[in-house]
Amino acid sequence: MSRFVNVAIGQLGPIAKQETRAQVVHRLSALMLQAHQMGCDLIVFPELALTTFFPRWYIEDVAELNAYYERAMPGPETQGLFDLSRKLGIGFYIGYGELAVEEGRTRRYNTSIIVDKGGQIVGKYRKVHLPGHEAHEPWRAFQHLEKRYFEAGKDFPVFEAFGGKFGMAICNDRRWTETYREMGVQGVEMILIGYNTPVHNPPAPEHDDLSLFHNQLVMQAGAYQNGTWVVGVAKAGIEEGVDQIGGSCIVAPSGEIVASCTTKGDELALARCDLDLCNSFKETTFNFDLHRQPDAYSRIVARKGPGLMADGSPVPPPGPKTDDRA
Ligand code: ING
Repeated sequence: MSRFVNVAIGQLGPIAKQETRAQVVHRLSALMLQAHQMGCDLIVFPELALTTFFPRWYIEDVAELNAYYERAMPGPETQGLFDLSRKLGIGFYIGYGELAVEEGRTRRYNTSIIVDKGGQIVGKYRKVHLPGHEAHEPWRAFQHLEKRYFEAGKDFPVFEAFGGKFGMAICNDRRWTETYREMGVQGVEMILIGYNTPVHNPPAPEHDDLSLFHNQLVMQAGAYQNGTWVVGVAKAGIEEGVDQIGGSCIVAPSGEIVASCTTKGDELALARCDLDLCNSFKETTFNFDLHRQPDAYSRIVARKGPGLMADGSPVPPPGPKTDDRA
C-alpha cells in the first residue's frame, strides 16, 4: 500500500524591503506553476513569504509595522495565489504575518496555513517558539524582534489533508524537540516548516559555521524520532544586507534527506513522498502507544527550564519535602 504525495520545495531568494506583494505573489505563482507542470500535489513556501523579514529592524511607527501583516487571508493581494491553486489543483503551505482582531484586541502572530488542491484553507498554525528579543538591542549587527512583533501560539494542531495527517511549524520551532513530539503523538505523517535563518547569530557567532548543519540535524532528528516526513523551506540569500541560509530539504521518516536545494534563490526541489513509509517506524521503534512512558516525563511540562517552573516561579531548592520531579 502506498499513499504518494508529490511535494515541491518552493524556496525563495531574498525579498527586498521595497518589493510589493504583487511582485512576490508573481514569484510564488511562477514556482507553483512549475511545480504543477512537474506533477506536484503540494508546494511548500517559506516563513513570512510575502514580505522581507521585517523583525530584523526596530520599527517604532505602528503604521509602518502593520504594513508587513495581512489583515485577511486570502486578501486582495494574495487571492490570485489561491485562484491559481484551485485552477491548477495544487495545494500549498505559506507563512505570513497575521494581524487579527480578537475580542476587540489587535493580535499579531507569525502564522502559516495549509491550502488544499481546491484552494481552500484546511489548517492554520501560529508560531509557538519566538526567538530573539523584545527590546531594541543596538549592539546587534541586525535585530531579531520576533518577541516584540508577535504573540506566541499555544498549539500544534494536526490536520487531515492530501490523504494523510499533516502538521506545521515555523522556523525556530524546528529546533525544539517538543514541536515534533506534540504532533508525533497525534500520528502526524508530514510536517511542513518554513524558515528565515540568518547565517550569523549575534549572541553566538561561534555557531555561525554550523548553521546549515544545525538546520539539517534538527529536522532529520525530528523526522526519525517521530516517524514523519519533514519539509523545510528557506527564504535564502542576502536579504537587505543579512545573509540567510538555504538548506531547504525534504526528510523521510527514516531521517534520510531525499531532496534538497543547491542555490540561495527561488528554486524548486521535488520528492515523491510515500506517507506509508511512516508506518514501519510508527509500528516498531517509535510505537508511542506501546513504548512511551509519560509518567517519567513530568518535568518537561512542569518546568520552563532549570531555573523556572512553567508558571514562571523559581524551581524550589532540592530538599526532603520537595518533589524533585516538579
Ligand atoms: N530564525 C532563526 C531560527 O531559529 C535563530 C533564529 C537563528 C536561532 C540562528 C538560532 C540561531 O532559525 C527564526 N525566524 O526563527
